[in-house]
Amino acid sequence: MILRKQVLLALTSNSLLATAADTRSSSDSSRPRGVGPEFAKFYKAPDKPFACISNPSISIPFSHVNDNYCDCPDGSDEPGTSACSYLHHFNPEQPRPGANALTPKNESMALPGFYCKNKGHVPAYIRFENVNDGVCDWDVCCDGGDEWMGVGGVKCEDRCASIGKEWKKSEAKRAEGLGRATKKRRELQFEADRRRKEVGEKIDATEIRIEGLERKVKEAEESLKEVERREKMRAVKSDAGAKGRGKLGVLLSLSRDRVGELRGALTKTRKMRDDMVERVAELEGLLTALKEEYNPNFNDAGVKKAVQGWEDYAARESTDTWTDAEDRDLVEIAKEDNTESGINWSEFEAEEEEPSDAAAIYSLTSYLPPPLQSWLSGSVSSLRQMLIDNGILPDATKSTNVDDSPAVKNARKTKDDAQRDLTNAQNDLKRDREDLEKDYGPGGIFRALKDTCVEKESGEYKYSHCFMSKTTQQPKKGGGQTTMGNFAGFEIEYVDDDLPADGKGLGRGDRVVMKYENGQHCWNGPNRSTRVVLGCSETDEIYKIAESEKCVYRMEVGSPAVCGFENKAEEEGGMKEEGAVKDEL
Ligand code: MAN
Repeated sequence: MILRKQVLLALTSNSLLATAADTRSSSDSSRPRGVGPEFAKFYKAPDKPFACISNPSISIPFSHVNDNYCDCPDGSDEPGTSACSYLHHFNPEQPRPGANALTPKNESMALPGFYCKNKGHVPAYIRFENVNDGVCDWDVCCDGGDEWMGVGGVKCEDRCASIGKEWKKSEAKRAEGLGRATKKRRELQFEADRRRKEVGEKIDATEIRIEGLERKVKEAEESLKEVERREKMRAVKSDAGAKGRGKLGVLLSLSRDRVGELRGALTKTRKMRDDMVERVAELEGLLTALKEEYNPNFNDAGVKKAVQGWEDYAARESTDTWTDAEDRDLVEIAKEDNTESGINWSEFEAEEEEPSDAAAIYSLTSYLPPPLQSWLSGSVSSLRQMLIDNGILPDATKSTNVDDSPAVKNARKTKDDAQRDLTNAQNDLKRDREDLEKDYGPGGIFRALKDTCVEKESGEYKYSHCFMSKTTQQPKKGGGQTTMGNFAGFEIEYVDDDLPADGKGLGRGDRVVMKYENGQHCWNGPNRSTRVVLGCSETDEIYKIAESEKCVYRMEVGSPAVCGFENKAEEEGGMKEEGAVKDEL
């Protein structure tokens, strides 16, 4: 009842009475006035009662459709009048995510609006409150069909031919632009993929390099230790030398002299032995001759005694046999030192103490059970001190400083260089691995635009947006640059904007957002931050900048990188893909 009263009021004010003849538009009898082709199926049987679209349990005689009286709670019985427009509570400030051109502005309404056929141009829905309001809305209804009642004597001629022609021209331009933008997007994607691959290849190469560098560092460390050890021992030796060569040195020298003397004596004795052997052999020969040649008939007692003595001597076998091997040994022993067979004194003099022995003496007590350790430590310390005093052990407490030795310096430099190269390679690897994990937007396409900057002057400032880096503002009059945020990540935002005629805007649909946070602090406010909302465009450009709250900015930016991000029919104008709009031409 309430519905009927309100509509009656409207009718009185309009001084018009809708008749059953108004149910259908004059030019097309296939569906009632204001019904779009998508909803034609609900209005197909004029001989049967009409069931409200969203509330099919409520039905009315078909003659009540478009009778300028609102019967259905969803307004579906008045597709061609404004009778149900009071149901329309559209709040443009709060567009619903996922809404599209066919979504009624109010959930309770079944139809998106009055359908303008716009022959010669593109069909469109106009809001019900604009139907028969006495104003020609050619921008939506170029055929003037929304003012079919002629309220207040208004007559809206059909302008679709000229508007359609202009639109087609701009549409062709737009399509060309879209073609170019799509091509650019493909190029950007190609470049982004190439850069990603490059990072992957770099990671592989760095991993191999790191393996090599790790080996190099290890080798250089070992080499440094070895050189330091050698240099330390050399320092101890020369220290010992400086102190008069120490006991070991003295012992070594004494041994050398003594061995020399013994060798001399041995050689001399051996020669004397050989001479004596020769002389004995000669004497034995003489005596053998005497024994064989003497005349036993001469009773020469002296000769007989000598022969008897010789026979006794020859009968006695010598127990002291001198073997050939022993003789060869004697020859070897008698050879001069520093030859192949003799003692190589110079080798002993040059040879260093094995550090492991020294280390073992230092840590001798650690090999013992704890109770023995303290008992022994005193004795070991004095032994150690004695060895140190004599230069046999390096003084660990004094730490022999070999840092300045050229050999140590060299080895340390090699090690440091290798370590530095390794650290650099490890940092590169870490950075590249993190880079591969990083979000570079849909399809990773913004890898190709990273650090590309676009600028625009607006009001007192020149603004800049550097993709995935930061946003800035700089006073045109001069002064420093202020960071309005550093890149923090991506988001998707539903945008419900009408596109401006030049297409430089966001339009309608889900849009990619780049968030920039933690910019320069704002006096008496937050750290500056910017939301950069992206729309498809042939070139990278800033459309507009707004400071919605103090130091909270919103930039609308066009870029080919987001073209085709959302190719849905509800996208409006701008760079939407071909065929997105149905044309009833
Ligand atoms: C500067 C600019 C402005 C901002 C004020 C806040 O002038 O960053 O955008 O509103 O500081 O003090």
